[in-house]
Amino acid sequence: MDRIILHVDMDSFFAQIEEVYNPQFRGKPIVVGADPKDGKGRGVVSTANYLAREYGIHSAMPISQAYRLCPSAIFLPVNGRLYTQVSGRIMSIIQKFGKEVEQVSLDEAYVDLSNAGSFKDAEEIANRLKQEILKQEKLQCTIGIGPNKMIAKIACEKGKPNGLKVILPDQVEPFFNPLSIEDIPGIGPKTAARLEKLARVHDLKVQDLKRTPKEELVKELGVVGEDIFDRIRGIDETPVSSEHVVKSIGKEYTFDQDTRDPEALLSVFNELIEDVFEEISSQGFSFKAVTVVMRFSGFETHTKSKTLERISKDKKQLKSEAMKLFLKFLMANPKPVRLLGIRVQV
Ligand code: TTP
Ligand code: MG
Repeated sequence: MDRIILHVDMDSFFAQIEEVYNPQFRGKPIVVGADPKDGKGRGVVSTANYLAREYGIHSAMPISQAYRLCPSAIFLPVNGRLYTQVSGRIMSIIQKFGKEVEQVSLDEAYVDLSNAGSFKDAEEIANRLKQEILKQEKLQCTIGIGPNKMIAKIACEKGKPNGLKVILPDQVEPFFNPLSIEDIPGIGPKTAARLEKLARVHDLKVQDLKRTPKEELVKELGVVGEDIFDRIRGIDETPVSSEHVVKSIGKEYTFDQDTRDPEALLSVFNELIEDVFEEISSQGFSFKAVTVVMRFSGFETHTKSKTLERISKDKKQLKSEAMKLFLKFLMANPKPVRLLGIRVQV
């Protein structure tokens, strides 16, 4: 029997919340993220509303660049506490629409609607879910529906903003063929570049990559190649599971000036540990992996992670694991540090 999977993702989440709570900003480009400091700010954009995106502004772009693209935009700081509260209420609404719900981030979840009976019925349910979120929170979202999680997610991406896009099983192949390979979850710019070289095609589409035999993909990319072979054919059997919830809590800091000053680095490191630990403990979570993110001069960004043997609630352990990763970074890279971030998987 075909599965029916729904993927819901809020539109420009942080920025949309700001519009709801500050109606005076509606109809204007909004950028949520670091302080632009008249173009001298050094952090990044968390997100921008769709009006600001028309200027080319997007998540993870340096805030100074966003400022240059649209100096008259409304620039707002990240109000994490508010967004977490809104997210919690949205997730409770989604829970009412299906037995198996998997939250994947603050603004994104999968629902298994296989027992809805038909894609038509699932579409009806999706419409009601959209209306309910709009009624209760005044927020728009986009929903994708398909025979598995990956197809539902891509449908959602393609349906944005404020859309509802259904891909029936017999539409999967024609829907997938013209997609760019970077539309397939798990294929980022680096993998895409390797695949383009391998296939000797520029601007590689799914239908082009289908001509590359499985053995070649595996030779180039190992097990990932095997996965990609299936994915471009629309195959994804991972179940929707409420137990799969991967949530991470993290904080980052951009230095006013790139630095190797041990005192500055250490004091930011300690502060980030305090902030992250406070958030973990206030929500009653344990953590099972620690990640350190470092950006060096020139915007070169790297992450290192450590999965613990046992889940932990211990602040000392958080600090010592993070410190080991932090020191490895500092020893491996002599460049001044621009940004330091610490994240845990809970
Ligand atoms: P996304 O769902 O990726 O983005 P979005 O909701 O802003 O926009 P859309 O889904 O319509 O494309 O991420 C959800 C929130 O997570 C986003 O509002 C802000 C935050 N976020 C960051 O802080 N940094 C990032 O690099 C990204 C991608 C998201
Ligand atoms: Mg979103």
